[in-house]
Amino acid sequence: MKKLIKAANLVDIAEKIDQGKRLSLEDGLRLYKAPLLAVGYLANLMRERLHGRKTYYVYNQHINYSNECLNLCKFCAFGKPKGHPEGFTLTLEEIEQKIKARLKEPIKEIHIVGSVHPDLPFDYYVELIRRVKTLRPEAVIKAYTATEISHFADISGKTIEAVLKILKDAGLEVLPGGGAEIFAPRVRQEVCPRKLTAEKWLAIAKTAHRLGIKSNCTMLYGHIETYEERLQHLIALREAQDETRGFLCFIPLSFHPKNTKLSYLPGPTGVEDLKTMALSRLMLDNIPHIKAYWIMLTPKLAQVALNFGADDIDGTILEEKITHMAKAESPQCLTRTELEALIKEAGYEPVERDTFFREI
Ligand code: V47
Repeated sequence: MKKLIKAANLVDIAEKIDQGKRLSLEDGLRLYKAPLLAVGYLANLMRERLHGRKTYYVYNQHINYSNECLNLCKFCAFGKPKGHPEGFTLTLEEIEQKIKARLKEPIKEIHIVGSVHPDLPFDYYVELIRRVKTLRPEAVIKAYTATEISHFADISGKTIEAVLKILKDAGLEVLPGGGAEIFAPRVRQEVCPRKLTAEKWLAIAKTAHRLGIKSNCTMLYGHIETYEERLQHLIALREAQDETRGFLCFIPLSFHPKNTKLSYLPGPTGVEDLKTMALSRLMLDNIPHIKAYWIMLTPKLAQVALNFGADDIDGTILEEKITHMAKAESPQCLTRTELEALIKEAGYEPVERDTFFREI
């Protein structure tokens, strides 16, 4: 491997990683252009230093309460305008039914996300959390991205802090990482002009952290952004984490173009996916976990990504809509046995976790 690092002209970067020094944007650009296996090797060094051979997964359930959306971002096949034949909004009773239908399973996390809905009142969102937490008190409720939190503040006339406190009292414990997309204003203006700004996304995450609500963070890559814009995004997350230490996990989200307004784009290749995974591990030296989200990567590539910096593979899931409406080729569900087999075959030790990465 030393030969490979030398041939790739990465000796100085390898030394930085070895000494626990922070990588710069320029280092990141050099790594993006370097051979895949050299970058993967360096990311794996850091991954193993942090987590050894452990690879985490969670027994979870996804609930998408609605896809009727005011934002209609160009990269999204899930959001639909109100009245669209594929649009849906679940009643609170329908959501309770989905939870009740799986009460016999040892679910440890409920992941709840939806849309920027045209007319649901704030009470709906609070009551949703309360009812799910009542039915599933032992599971961690990970709900509502910063985009939704921003919308709740708008419709309720409350501050972000007040909205988060009310939801926390109702049972919300962690925010999922969605809505970050790419922070660069140029990209946001083009692909999601109605979405909250990068500054607001970061401010909501930091407010949540200060209130004792942890969160995840993401980056949607492989559409119109440059490598530099990806690296700037990662550095912005790293700086926010320096301030609050509230991010649990980073998830690079591989763009699926089908059924979106960007369907003319090819989407990322396997090499792009693996390099972005490795770069995420190497740049985000202060975020503990990096997730290979098998729904977007496919189980096969997620398995390989465990050797490229990822230490988590998400969960069992069962019903996923955001990626499947963009024609994802992955299945809707993996059993615990299937997840464990994927992890073991990649040479790692499967560890079941909850949302806070507490081992079960
Ligand atoms: O914010 C939308 C992305 C996100 C597409 O926190 C797309 O544990 C690819 O954030 N192709 C929602 N990506 C999903 C998300 C998430 C998923 C799993 C776990 C966690 C977590 C968070 O999905 C959106 C957007 O960035 N997205 N459309 C698409 N066509």
